[in-house]
Amino acid sequence: MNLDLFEGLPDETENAEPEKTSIEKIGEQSVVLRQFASAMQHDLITAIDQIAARAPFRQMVTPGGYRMSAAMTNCGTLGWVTDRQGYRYQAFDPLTGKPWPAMPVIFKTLAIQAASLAGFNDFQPDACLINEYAIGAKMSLHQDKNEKDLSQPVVSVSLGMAATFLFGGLQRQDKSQKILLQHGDVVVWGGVDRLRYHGILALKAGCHPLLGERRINFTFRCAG
Ligand code: MD3
Ligand code: FE
Repeated sequence: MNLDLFEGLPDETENAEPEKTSIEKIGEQSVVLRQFASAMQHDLITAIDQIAARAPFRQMVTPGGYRMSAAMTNCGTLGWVTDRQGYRYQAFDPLTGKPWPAMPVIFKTLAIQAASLAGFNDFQPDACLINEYAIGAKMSLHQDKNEKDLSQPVVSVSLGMAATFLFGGLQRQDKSQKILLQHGDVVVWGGVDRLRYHGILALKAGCHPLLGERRINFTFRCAG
């Protein structure tokens, strides 16, 4: 299905050849909205730079003592953190002791629109976890279950270098499908797919024209 979502946008120079969004169903209640974030790529990157200036990307430590290969920060009322004490959401950045930067309006608007296109109509995210992958960084197969309201979906936005996303089942040993996530792709996972195992394969060498040798993924959640 193709949606001409960008038709009639006023700025003809910036949107001379807008990417068309297409919707791909990848699970019972999960969809990839290809290129849904492309039209706002510059504003999204500016916002991420502003967030990272106040709450820097850092590699956190798992309860088991391993340093994660992806660097992370957060915006919103609550941020996801891990250390030797465990995984949790908290209102304060452990690095600075200050509240996480507010969730930018363009972030929230994008997340709500994407959720609604996927059939989740009252999404009000309070947390946004931002992951930064350098070449070789990965995220092992895991479930996201630290959020209080698991009836609400997760919305994810990918920018920069492409990565292979692993989409597994409800049990770790279930077979997983590989999905290439590219700059501008937005994914919505909810309902019966909300607790499916997932991960990211090690980022292959390369370079993105806007973000360099990096991939950035940010995910919106109802955590509190
Ligand atoms: C499927 N991030 O931050 S986004 C994470 O690309 C995370 O950085 C990956 O997994 C990344 O927790 C993948 C995709 C994602 C996020 C949450 C999900 C897929 C999900 C929750 C349930 C099912
Ligand atoms: Fe996850």
